[in-house]
Amino acid sequence: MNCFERRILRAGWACTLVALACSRTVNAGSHSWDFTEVFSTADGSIQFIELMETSGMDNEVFLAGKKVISAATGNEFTFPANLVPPTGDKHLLLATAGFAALPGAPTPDYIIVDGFFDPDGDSLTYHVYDTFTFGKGQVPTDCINSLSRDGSNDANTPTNYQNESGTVDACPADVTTPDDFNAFRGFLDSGTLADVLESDDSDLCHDLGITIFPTEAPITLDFFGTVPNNSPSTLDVTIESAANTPGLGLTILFWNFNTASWDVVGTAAQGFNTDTVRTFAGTPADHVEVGTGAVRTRYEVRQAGIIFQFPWTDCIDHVYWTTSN
Ligand SMILES: [Ca+2]
Ligand SMILES: [Ca+2]
Ligand SMILES: [Ca+2]
Repeated sequence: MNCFERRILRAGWACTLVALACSRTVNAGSHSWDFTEVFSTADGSIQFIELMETSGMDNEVFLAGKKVISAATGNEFTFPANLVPPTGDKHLLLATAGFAALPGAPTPDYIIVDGFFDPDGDSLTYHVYDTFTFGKGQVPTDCINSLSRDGSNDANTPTNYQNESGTVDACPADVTTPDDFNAFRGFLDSGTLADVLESDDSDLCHDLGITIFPTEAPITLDFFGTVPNNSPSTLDVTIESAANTPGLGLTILFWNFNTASWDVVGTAAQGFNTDTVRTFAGTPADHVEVGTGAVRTRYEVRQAGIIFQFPWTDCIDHVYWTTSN
């Protein structure tokens, strides 16, 4: 190839690039945005609608004045301005303020009103270019899964125009720490209630108390709290603790407000000198008091095997309940 031929070839490439650029300019518009994903809680307070530029075109910017409309609710959202290119394969995220406040949520490009669409069935339109219709039961309202355009339900994947993505839990669990405790059996060694409010190796410690019957646990502590929801769907207690000898066993009980008695919800070997974190599930219908949200958890430590030390001491670093709606 001589110098002249090379120049021709280069010119040819340049022409091809110009042609590409021209075709993109000619195709500038806003028609290639489609709905890709919708998400809602049952009450509609947390929702998002995701659109995507589905043709790989970088100048699909002319959205100003165009609308997203819910047929079921009549709610309308009007895009306030055109987009800044490039748009190819980008997403747009329309979401409620409650969504924006969730941990892990990418920042919505646009805020829509609560209950913008009806999760029990709706038809969303974007201008005249796209319609996404779904029926009752198609949008999951379990706080995690969403409805994708292909009809599938998977963990939500909201993505905004800056290509920030995430997955939200729209019903995060509430955490409640004890507001009181009582040593039913056992003698205070060190610490106060404040020591069980955080996992910080600052402990509430008890020495074993006096027992009459072998079934009685020489350390029996009752923790009292009030969960924010009177009828949660789940109730767990998590306890981080250890003792200064092996050979001990834990028994965790919840007060049953219906039968006015203690229910054993779990047992475990107690940790020896190393803090051990355990979570036990209660039954919300029995273990949360209707009307007040009161919960009571009993923590028992007793000998279960060969011990190295007597008398022994048991120390708790952290106690908390988690509930979800
Ligand atoms: Ca997505
Ligand atoms: Ca600890
Ligand atoms: Ca602590």
